Amino acid sequence: MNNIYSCKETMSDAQLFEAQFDELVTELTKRDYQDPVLADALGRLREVLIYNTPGGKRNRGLSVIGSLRELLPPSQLTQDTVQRALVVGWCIELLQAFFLVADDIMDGSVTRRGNPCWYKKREIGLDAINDSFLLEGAIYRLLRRHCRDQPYYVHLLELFNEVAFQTELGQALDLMTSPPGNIDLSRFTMERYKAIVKYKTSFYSFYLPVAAAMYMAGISCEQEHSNAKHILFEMGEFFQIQDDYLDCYGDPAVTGKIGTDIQDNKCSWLVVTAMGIMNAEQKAKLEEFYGRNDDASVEKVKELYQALQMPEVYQRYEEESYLRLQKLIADHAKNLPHSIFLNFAKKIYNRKK
Ligand code: GPP
Ligand code: MG
Ligand code: MG
Ligand code: MG
Repeated sequence: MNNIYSCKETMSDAQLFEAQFDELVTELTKRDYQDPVLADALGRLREVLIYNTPGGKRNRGLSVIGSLRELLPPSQLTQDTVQRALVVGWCIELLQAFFLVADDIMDGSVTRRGNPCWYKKREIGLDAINDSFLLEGAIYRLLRRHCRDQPYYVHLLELFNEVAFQTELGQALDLMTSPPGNIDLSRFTMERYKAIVKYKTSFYSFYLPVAAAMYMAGISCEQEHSNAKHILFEMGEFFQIQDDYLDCYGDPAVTGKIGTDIQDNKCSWLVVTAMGIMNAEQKAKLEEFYGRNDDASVEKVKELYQALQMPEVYQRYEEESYLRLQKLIADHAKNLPHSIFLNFAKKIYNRKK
């Protein structure tokens, strides 16, 4: 029979990952809770999962299996091990979905992955807050079902818990540094920027997938994890700087989202870097127009960025960061296969979305 199971052997990891999603949705919505009084809630969970989980770039989710393949010899990569790595990958995509549903409410965003943000859909609104909790809950149900008997189960639980908390602290810093209607450019320092980004992005987007694969491969030594963090934080910082750049200069038809950083008064890499190279007159203009929710003000800020040649400044930064990263990998990967980091880097440098 020519179903997905009989041709699993010839499928790529990306195809296997894709094919697993429907199965996980069924598992989460049909297998665990069968109490008929919950039918409506489980129907809602299904809708939330399908709207918010697929449709992204999947870099985070796929790098669990990608990293595990570099860490274990093929003889140890049984079909079960591969399937579990894919499930853990989906858990990271679920964590991302949980954060994004909530982040879009906090940032007042309009679109995500080319569709209306979940909370913007008719009849959803702030009920989306509970939906974000459902997405978070789904992570731990899947980990329990698929990894409970594995020696690394507690490591994974602690990792997901810790990383979620670190991200929430980062989001707190992000929000506190951008109070609506309270413009104070002195808050926007590079030091503050780096702290926000390390916590709100690097832990969950970069350290989490590689650390999960390391635990699955039996690597739990503090030193090895610290080496990996060293490299992955640089990648995370670069990735968020790109995200900030694309917020202003990306094509919404490609990124799937419309930028809001200028009107949201965000401590973005663009504003922090621009402040370092602008004159007093330009600073006064920035003070006047940044963080205001009207198109004319946003346009004024964009003109300022243009006068400062921010796209060129960004290009230079990207090249320098790439070289710095290669050096960090050479110096800090130590016993870990360099390919884990190089593969990840390949996916993010020069991205358009
Ligand atoms: C990216 O910030 C950071 C997150 C999505 C983490 C959110 C964390 C929570 C605890 C909710 P961003 O707002 O720049 O992302 P985007 O540009 O995709 O909206
Ligand atoms: Mg945000
Ligand atoms: Mg956002
Ligand atoms: Mg952004």
